[in-house]
Amino acid sequence: MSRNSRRISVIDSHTGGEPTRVVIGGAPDIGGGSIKQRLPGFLDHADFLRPALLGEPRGFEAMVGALLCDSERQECISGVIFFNNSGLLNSCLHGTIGLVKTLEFTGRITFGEHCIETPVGVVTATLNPDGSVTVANVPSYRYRPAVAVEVPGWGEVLGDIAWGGNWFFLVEGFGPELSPENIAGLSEFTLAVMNALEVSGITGEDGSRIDHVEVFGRPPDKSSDSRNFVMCPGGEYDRSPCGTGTSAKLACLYASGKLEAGATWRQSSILGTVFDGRVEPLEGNRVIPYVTGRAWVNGESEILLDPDDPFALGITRQ
Ligand code: PYC
Repeated sequence: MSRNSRRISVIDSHTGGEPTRVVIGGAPDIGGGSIKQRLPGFLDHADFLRPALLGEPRGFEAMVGALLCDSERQECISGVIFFNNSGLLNSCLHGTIGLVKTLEFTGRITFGEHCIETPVGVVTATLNPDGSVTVANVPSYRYRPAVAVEVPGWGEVLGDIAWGGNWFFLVEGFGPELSPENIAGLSEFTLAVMNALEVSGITGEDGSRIDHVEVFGRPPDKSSDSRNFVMCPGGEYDRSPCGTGTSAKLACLYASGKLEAGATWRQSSILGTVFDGRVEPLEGNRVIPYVTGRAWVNGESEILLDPDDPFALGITRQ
């Protein structure tokens, strides 16, 4: 190790199987302002954290990173910027649940409500006495129901477009059967759908790319109401039920009259891990989704970026 190595302090956790690596020290200065206003600063000064912390040889493709930031909003205990192998994420609720357990682990918070600023707004996370975390998400809604897209090799696929902090295309009744044995086929199908949406110019309400595709099917057992498979930008599936994806699903269920305000919807991931969800109605078909899940801190380390190490910034493939 060189004495010139840069040191980055991280805490790892997983939420229902999906990993989060929170950067708690050693990151470059990315400037001030709202968390949204700091995104260009992240891209200019801290983007190397993505391959360095999440890519091989230190990480792996499914890891989500979280840069812990101070927040200029008085009500917030912190701000956060989430990132993955392909770029910045608008939001990430499994990551928020992991962040809350990380803040508890470091002694910064204890039980109760904590506001956290994200690029898409403030979320309120409650660390419950039983160790679970409930996140009151940003307002979520179904934008367009039953949108048809022609997917090469699969034909016409119908799905709802919804916002849950990220843009989702929610599909039921198309593609391979939802079972862990079919993860390769489900990945192929959802990536084909994502690509077809882009090629067809089908976007979220603000013209944003729909960068998450979610397929639903029968629950694995009585511990949930439905099972999902969620493809994330960057080509990796979510090992958890995906908190923003569960929010989008709750908004669709509410919009179609299949979920009443306050009733619990239990969403299973492809691995069988479960998030509990419920909605509080706002005006129109908008809702505040509440998503409850569990995370476990499973690592605390100092990452060394040695200037002599050819893979200090990760292995990049041509
Ligand atoms: O839990 O919201 C989520 C999420 C987004 C991408 C990966 N996980």
